Amino acid sequence: MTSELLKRVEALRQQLHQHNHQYYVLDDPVISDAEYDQLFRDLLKIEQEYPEVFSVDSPTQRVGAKPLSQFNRVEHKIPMLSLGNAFSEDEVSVFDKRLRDRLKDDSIIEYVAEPKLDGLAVSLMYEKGVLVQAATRGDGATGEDITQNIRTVGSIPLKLTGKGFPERLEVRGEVFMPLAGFKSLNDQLAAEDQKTFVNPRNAAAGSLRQLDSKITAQRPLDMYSYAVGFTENGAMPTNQWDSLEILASWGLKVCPEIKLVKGDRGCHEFYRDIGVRRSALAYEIDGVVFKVNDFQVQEQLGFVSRAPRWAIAQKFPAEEVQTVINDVEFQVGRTGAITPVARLEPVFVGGVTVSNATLHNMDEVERKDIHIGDVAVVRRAGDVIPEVARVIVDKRPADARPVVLPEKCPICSSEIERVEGEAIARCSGGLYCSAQLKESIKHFVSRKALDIDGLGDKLVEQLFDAALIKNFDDIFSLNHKDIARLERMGDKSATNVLQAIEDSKNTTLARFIYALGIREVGEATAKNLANYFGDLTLIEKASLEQLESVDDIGPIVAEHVVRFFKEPHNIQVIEQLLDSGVKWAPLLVAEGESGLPLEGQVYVITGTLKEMKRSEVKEKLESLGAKVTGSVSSKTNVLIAGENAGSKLTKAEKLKINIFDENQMFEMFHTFD
Ligand code: I6G
Repeated sequence: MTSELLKRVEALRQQLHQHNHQYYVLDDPVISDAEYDQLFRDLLKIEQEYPEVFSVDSPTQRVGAKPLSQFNRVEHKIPMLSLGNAFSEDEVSVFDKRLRDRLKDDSIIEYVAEPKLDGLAVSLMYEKGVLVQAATRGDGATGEDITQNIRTVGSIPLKLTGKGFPERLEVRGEVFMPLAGFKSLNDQLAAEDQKTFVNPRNAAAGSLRQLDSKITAQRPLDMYSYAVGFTENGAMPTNQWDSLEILASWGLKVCPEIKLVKGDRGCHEFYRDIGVRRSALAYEIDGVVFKVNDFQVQEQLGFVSRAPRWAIAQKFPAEEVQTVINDVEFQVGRTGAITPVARLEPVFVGGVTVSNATLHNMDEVERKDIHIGDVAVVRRAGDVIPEVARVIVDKRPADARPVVLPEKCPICSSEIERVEGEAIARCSGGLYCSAQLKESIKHFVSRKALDIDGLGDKLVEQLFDAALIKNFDDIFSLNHKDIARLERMGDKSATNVLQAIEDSKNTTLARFIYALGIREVGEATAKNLANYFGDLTLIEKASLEQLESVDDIGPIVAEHVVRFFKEPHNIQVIEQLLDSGVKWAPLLVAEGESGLPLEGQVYVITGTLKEMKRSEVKEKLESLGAKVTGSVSSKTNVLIAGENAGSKLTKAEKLKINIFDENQMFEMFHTFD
């Protein structure tokens, strides 16, 4: 390889990067497609002949990676938070006033206003200007590594242009599918007799979730950058507007509609203007975002729970359409809750065809004066379940009928109880009611519970309807023949499900407690119970007072827990499961056994943490070997105290226990990285 040839490779890459930018970012190509293809082929030929010139940021590397078997997890260096919502101009004004009050400064606040794209939030990591990793938002703390797929998006630079970027730079933004691309993709899928996408957001999500990046490469995706996340070694501007400008100067695409506005008035004007032009935009938006421009002011304002105080998303009202309520039926949930559901004349709204809408409970039915036969206004905003907003009484036909709560459960004929003052009616049948039992089994095997891969709702229904499972325990006696002969199952799927059932026997105490489906005991409460007691028999025997000293458990939840374990049938179910081989590792590790750095240490977390959820901190501490409990005692080694810590902090101070604030906590975590 001569230095001449190396120079040629560099020059070709440079030209292709530049033409890519002209085409995808600036929408202003300066050469023809044929000329671009020629340059691309010239480069590819040299790279194939001289593999030693390989570089991840070569324009030839956008496509061609091998399909993945799964996505790896990526931990975000700084959590990707969500935004608070406003649904009216008044709410935006209240937000603006709240900020001025908090800042104790009544001057007009400058905001950066931008359309809120209906796509997927992603994080891009650049090192020395080269794209090295891309991840989905995921749950905000960890996402999925979608680097291969992101590389195929033409408008995302593999290499930043210009100068002055930090050595490590994380850019955040929204990947979306422009409407024209969405339409042609669906036309193409329909022509090939394939399933089409219901809306551009689903199309963008489906395209990014491909394990084979060659498929992603054929999808018309685009991205607008909207924020800088983590940076290392390098200075960045001190406000949002300049940050976006500098990102654009490095070759990243920034929405051309962004505007610097003043005060709530400026926000309202922006919202109205975009609202008028919304249908003419080349992409779907579901609202607008306002962010305080000055980073110093942002810092002063900080965060509340999982959202920045200095930003808000004002959503457009959900699309509403009219249709007829053909009937109202009653569904029985896992805990016996009876939910009225409207069966609708199918109607297209919010990007999907809707034929059912929840009516929540009988109070709602009465409040909205819903009758069978009514013309109803139905709405669906984003991912929200469709609902009946109201009925049009003027259009009520003469034969319309009121909705009546049945006296008996439509599934098991047990009495339906409606506790005075409670909106929810419940079937009193418990696990005698096959609907409750079926839903409980679905819950038992679900992802956050025993996590039996491949045993989804549909398969549970099939197994239940074929009387192959009648309780939790039957799952562990299923055999290959039983499963393989079911519709849509075969030899291979049956083998996989049986393996997953076997694997699920090794679980955790927290998952097991959650799986039992005790009323009001969600994932977080189950974890708290497991961490506090460390042993199932202790939970079974716990008194109301003991239960109430667990984090986040109040008298109602404590009562549900006590009642659950008082019921002999439930104890029997637990014993059967343990006999079937369900087990978990003991939580309290004997001293010196684990070799983990915080082994034997007892931690308590209190107050509001800005950067991590409590459950995440707890998980991290436990992964380092610590025990995390809910109350401070002389046995506590460290109290992690977030903002507004109360009595636990006072007690820890009194007992002279080590106290870490959030920064000290991160420093400690880093020492174990
Ligand atoms: O500017 C933004 C647009 C969309 C955002 C954002 C967003 O979520 C979909 N989320 C956050 C947390 C921030 N800006 C800061």
